[in-house]
Amino acid sequence: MVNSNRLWSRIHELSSIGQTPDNGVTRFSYTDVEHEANEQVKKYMEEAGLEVTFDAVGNVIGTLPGSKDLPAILLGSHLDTVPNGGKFDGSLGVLTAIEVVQSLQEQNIHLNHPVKVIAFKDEEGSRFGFGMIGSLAVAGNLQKEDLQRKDANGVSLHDAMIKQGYSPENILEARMDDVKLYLELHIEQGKVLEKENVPVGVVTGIAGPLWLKFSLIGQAEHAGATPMNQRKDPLVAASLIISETEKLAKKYENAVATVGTISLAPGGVNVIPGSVEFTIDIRDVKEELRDQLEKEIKDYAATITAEREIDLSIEDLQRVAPVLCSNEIQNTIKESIADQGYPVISLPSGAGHDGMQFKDRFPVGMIFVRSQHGISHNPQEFTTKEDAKAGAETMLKTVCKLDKE
Ligand code: HGY
Ligand code: MN
Ligand code: MN
Ligand code: MN
Repeated sequence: MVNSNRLWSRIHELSSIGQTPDNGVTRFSYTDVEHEANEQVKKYMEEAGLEVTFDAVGNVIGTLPGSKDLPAILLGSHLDTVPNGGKFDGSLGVLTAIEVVQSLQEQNIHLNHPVKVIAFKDEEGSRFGFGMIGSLAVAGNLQKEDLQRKDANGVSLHDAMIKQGYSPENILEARMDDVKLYLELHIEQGKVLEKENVPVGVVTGIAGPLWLKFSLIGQAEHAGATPMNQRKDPLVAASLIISETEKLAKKYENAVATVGTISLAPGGVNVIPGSVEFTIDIRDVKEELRDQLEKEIKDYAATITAEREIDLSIEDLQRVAPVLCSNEIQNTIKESIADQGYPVISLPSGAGHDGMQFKDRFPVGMIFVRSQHGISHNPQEFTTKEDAKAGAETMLKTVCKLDKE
């Protein structure tokens, strides 16, 4: 059994770090706010009997030795958030993993395998334009050139790491090899479990996010003196590309495409914009369909900008392959859910998660917990205490079953 009162109070204590005026959370990676959250989680980990270390990129790692010399079971999620995000995205997974270990300790249940609870750095990609930085490093795939990616203030990932006391020159030391599997609990961020009226579900696969940055250069000119047929207005071209993106994505069964950021310059009421930048996030559980949608959007953008004599450049910000979850772990989670008397619901994840980085490294499994109205990346993100308890019980049972040699 888990201690759901402890889990619930930790969720609210942690979410007060980086709290926004409308009761959301903003916690970007490699900031003092996130450092404060790291220290709070370190305290929880120590209370759970975990030995806490920080790796070269700042992942917070709590280790519990196993009774046998076996590969580790990794449990984790992330502590960083999107701007004005919710209390549960990422945090619930980290706190649940700690709760599972603490409950096992308190009930004198000693696992064969060592357990490592990890709070991954920068899963969201809200600061440097690409995410899953901590899990990329644990997979051994964070590249030196990635360290030069800059935030909106021109601070590089490398310098941000140094400022927080980490050692980016040793990123390859963060790689983990002696691992049996990775298991993450996360809020669903969708409406399936709510519709099925079930608190927990098994994740079958994770859609792969592709992030592109479109830069359009036209001609800044006088809004009053420039006739409509003599303009090179990049914002109008961008608006055509953005609305066509929605039309194209709607033709697919599961694909999604989102413009989440846009900026223009110089920005004057009476100035035709000179340049526009926006990002498109494209996803599908099938990589070939995602890539087909990507091509259709890029072809349309090329046509529109050529017609309007606008310069177009498109930059790959991040391209993560979709991942299928391990059948063995899925079946074990199903057993754990059925043991509690709930119907077993399997569902894909539209959201990306750290486990994607372990696709070719070790088996990955995910437990989803119901999101109220499916709302996430929003201060109204909510999961009930009962559902959080059901999730933690499911993770605890699953870990004990997977621990069998
Ligand atoms: O973008 C995502 O899917 C996740 O929230 N990082
Ligand atoms: Mn998340
Ligand atoms: Mn998220
Ligand atoms: Mn995640």
